[in-house]
Amino acid sequence: MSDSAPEAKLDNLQRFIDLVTGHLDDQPQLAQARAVADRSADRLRFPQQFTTIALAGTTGSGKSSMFNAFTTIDRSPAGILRPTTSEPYACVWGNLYLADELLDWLGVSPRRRFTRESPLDANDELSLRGMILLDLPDVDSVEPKHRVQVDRLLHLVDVVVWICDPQKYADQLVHEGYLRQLAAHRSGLIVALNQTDKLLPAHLPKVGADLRQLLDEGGLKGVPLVATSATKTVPEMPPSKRGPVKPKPGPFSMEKSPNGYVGVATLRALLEPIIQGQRAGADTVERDVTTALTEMSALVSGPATQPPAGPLIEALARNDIDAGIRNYAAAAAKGLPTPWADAILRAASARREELSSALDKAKDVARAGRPRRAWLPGGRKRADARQDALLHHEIDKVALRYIVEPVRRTLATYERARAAMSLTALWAGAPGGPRLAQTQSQDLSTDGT
Ligand SMILES: Nc1nc2c(ncn2[C@@H]2O[C@H](COP(=O)(O)OP(=O)(O)OP(=O)(O)O)[C@@H](O)[C@H]2O)c(=O)[nH]1
Ligand SMILES: [Mg+2]
Repeated sequence: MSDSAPEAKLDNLQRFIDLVTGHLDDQPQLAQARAVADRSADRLRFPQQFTTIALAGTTGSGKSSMFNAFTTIDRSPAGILRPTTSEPYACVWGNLYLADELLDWLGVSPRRRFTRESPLDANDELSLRGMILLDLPDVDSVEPKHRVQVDRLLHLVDVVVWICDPQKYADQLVHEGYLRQLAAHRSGLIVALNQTDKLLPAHLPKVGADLRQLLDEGGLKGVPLVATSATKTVPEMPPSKRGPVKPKPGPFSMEKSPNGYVGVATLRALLEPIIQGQRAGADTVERDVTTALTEMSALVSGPATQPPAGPLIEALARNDIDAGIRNYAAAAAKGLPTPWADAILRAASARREELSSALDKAKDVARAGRPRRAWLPGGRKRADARQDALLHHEIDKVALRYIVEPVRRTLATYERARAAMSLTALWAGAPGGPRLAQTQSQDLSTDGT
């Protein structure tokens, strides 16, 4: 797949949207596709060396604590009063100045932007260069504006690290409202079961397995699950008469990172290849646009054919205008997806109000052209035939102008939209981000330290 694939797909999506706008405006998926096209065009404009990663989740799960564990500078206040974070915070591993426009677009206030570049780090943080880590407000807030802000941001970032806690990890809002949808659109999704220090070590595998099952059942099989603790506490195994009990190794074993946090090293190990690939933005765009194109493809099917105008002209001659329009539009929409039936009927009826007088005029013209010498032998018959032909001709002109031509234009648009979509079908089977998909399916749920 060429590097221009996201741009080319986006062009196609944009072309399709432009074509069908004005015809299928009442289709909700069209508004969504337009939003995808707009944000994708924006994302491709910003420097691709940056990967935007959001820490998201319910209130009190430990997003800000995780942000501080990553940044090792307590920039985002973590707290006991809920909700604590009311606006997003961002930390940039790299040049803050270069990330400015991207952060403006994300809506992070300048007062809440920091950089994680210090001569003290030497090369320790080099592997995360390009990461923009965002601490978001909660998704289950009593503050509706938090949710609006988070929903907007989750559509814009490249990777989401979803922070759960042992109390609320099974929350339906989280699984149905967020995780399933994020998995389909983002180039990276990682779930962290945080506050694992609050669990008895013996309980951790059970809670972890339960959450894994919920994720798998929700179609998130490849999404990594990491056990974390955003405080430096690691639970001790309870004392036993037979001596110290060693925790069993397993996918949720409680190994410490060098800096004391559990699971942070694993999260880093998952994020590093995504960040270093410098393609997360483009991959997210490609996924988003591919999904939108797939949804849009339901709006076109087989080829369109313009029906013969004969029955329409006959109906108009009988003054059966509405039935004539309806039947003609239905014949034109045959075999096309339902939304086009409405669009075609609208096109066919757009000049309905002008039709009665146009038909009256047509009849007058036909009458005026009636041959005078009807008294000659066989003359009446010939005059009637000529009169019919004239009337037919005049009504044909009215039908063409007021009904057939607007329908033809709509069918031509449909055909152009179909052609744009058939180009897209050439890319079928090449959805965005194969490299990241591989990263996601790695089982790194034990700490990599
Ligand atoms: N024991 C323990 N406490 C934690 C952990 N992570 C966070 N906490 C505590 O949980 C409380 C909430 O943490 P925050 O980091 O503020 O949570 P948040 O997700 O940012 O909350 P909101 O900003 O309200 O959405 C704080 O008192 C933290 O010290 C953890 O891993 N273990
Ligand atoms: Mg917070």
